[in-house]
Amino acid sequence: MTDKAYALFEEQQTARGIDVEAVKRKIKQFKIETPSWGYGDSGTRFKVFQKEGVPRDPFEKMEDAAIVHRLTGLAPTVAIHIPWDKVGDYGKLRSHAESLGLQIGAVNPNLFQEDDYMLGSVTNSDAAVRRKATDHLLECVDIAKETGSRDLSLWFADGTNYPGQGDIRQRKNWMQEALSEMYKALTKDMRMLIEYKCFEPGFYHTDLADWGMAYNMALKLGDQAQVLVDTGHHLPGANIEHIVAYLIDEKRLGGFHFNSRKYADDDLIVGTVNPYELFLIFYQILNGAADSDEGIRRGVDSIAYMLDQSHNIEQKIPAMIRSVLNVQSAYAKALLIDHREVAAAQEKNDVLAAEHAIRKASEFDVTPLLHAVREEEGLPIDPMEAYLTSSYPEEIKARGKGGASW
Ligand code: AOS
Ligand code: ZN
Ligand code: ZN
Ligand code: ZN
Repeated sequence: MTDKAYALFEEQQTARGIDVEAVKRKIKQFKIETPSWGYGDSGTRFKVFQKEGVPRDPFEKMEDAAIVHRLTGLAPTVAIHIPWDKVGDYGKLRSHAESLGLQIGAVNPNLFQEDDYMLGSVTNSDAAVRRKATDHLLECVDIAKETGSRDLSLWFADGTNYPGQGDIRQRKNWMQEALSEMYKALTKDMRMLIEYKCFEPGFYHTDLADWGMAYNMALKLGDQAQVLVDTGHHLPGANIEHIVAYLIDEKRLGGFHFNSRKYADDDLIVGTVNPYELFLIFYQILNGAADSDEGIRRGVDSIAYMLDQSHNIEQKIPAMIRSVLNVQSAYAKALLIDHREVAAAQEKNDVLAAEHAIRKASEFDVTPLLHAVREEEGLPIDPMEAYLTSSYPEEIKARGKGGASW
């Protein structure tokens, strides 16, 4: 059945001029980093639900992440959050990850969970708090050296709740001071990925509120500083694809935190609310990948695709499997865009033909294609089913309740 469906798919795409073998190669190369915190218990300000079988420490988080990777072939790296994933010996965590076929990905400093940071971390008016926050950033650079991580993902909860609460320009300068100090500590292969968010936990202003502020900061710091686009962090109506295209063109798109949002930073499973937006993000990325400028192509090649989700009510491992599969299928559909067809329509200023050329790709059923890829890679055709029918869900129950949480 699968074979027949795939044969038909291949015939159809080949007739459109799509090189299906090249598409398969690209799908096989495509990887998504999962966040260690997505394996633990999480919740809202109303409640953190404790689930049975949740990993009790960073080592067990790696074990769960390894299952996701083993079944999907998609998630070979895991982002860590410090101090949520603080361990005495990062070399040991790294070897544990490597023994499971994983690598440690981005290191995320945590500057929002201590009382000292209530009024800001690197932008706090108290110099001692700013020092402590900057020291934590430097500590994370050291951890990244031990874990072999290239990227440091930086999100600051810094902001204010009321007009006049803080001096916005002063805080902007303190932010720059701290980030410059961190930048100097990077090795030449490391990158600082600067995340922005329009609001929350600050409800009046956030020190890095949008991509322009993150971009400006990155420009001031240097080439190793780039912007991180968290898909949940925009004001309603923002055109994320446009931001992505703009940053690609400026060679400053460092990576993504994928998730879905309906209202604000809901951190829901990516691809569940607006899969078309995700597809259009990949259209912009593939457009950049085909650019004649080598610098742009190199920039696109080094984009870090990461998930940033908190699974409040979902089972953690299935939520992660669903997420990486959703991203993979959006990417696969985007690979079916015929860029010559789009260019020809643009040439003629044929608005509807151009739109059709894009949307058409998203309407193909890529299931047979993804099945074929998994078969060729020796992966289960249906990773979710493979997980649910494996012994793993039962085995982890022995961990009990009350595992790691934020
Ligand atoms: C917060 O809203 C951000 O998305 C950060 O990336 C944060 O570090 C992560 O979500 C873990 O809470
Ligand atoms: Zn209320
Ligand atoms: Zn994020
Ligand atoms: Zn967020």
